[in-house]
Amino acid sequence: MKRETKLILALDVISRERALSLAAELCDYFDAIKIGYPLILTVGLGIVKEISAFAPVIADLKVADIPNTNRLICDAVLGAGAGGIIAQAFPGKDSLQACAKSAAEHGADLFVVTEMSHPGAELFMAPLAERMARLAVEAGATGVVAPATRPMRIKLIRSIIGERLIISPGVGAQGGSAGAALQAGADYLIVGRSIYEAEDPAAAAKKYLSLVC
Ligand code: OMP
Repeated sequence: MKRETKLILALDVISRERALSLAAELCDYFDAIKIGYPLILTVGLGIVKEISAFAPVIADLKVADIPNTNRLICDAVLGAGAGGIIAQAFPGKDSLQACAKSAAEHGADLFVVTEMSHPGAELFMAPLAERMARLAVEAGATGVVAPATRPMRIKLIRSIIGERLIISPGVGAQGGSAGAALQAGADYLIVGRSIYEAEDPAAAAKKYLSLVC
């Protein structure tokens, strides 16, 4: 993934036309476009290739199953053209290794969730986030997903994963600050609603770009 704008668009819309028109309008402001269950389940797996025409696609399927099922999921979406995939660490090492193997076979990036950005993640995920970050390193992941809503946690995760990438959701609609997340060590910001729900999405994207660059 290139690192020019340091922004990843979270395209959680559920209409093919809207997704494609937003991708066309906004692709210059983003290094990648992240799509997941809302869009893929609504309009079909073919959307991966269509969005890839505008920017590299990260498939946010938060893969979290036994190794064989993880492999099948990753193979399906990476085979459909995604350049990266997001997986959960909590199912364990063997499950994550299955994702890493599929990603390597497809020349794709693997991002592992350490601790999610919403308040509920403090219950089970936050106490285990450091171990999940270590597992991501052991599995050979490209990077991790860490919360912009808790910049101190980004700093902690950075101390564990070294040079690997941190992609960070939670700015804008979830209350996180772009500047604080970047200062804490995030390499990319993932931004969704505060751009695609804005009256003028391109203007909103430009605003983020000015914060990042
Ligand atoms: P907005 O809150 O609309 O900016 O979107 C954030 C995007 O990041 C959504 O697609 C979420 O599913 C995703 N996300 C989180 O918000 N928190 C996380 O901890 C992890 C993710 C993710 O893996 O992308």
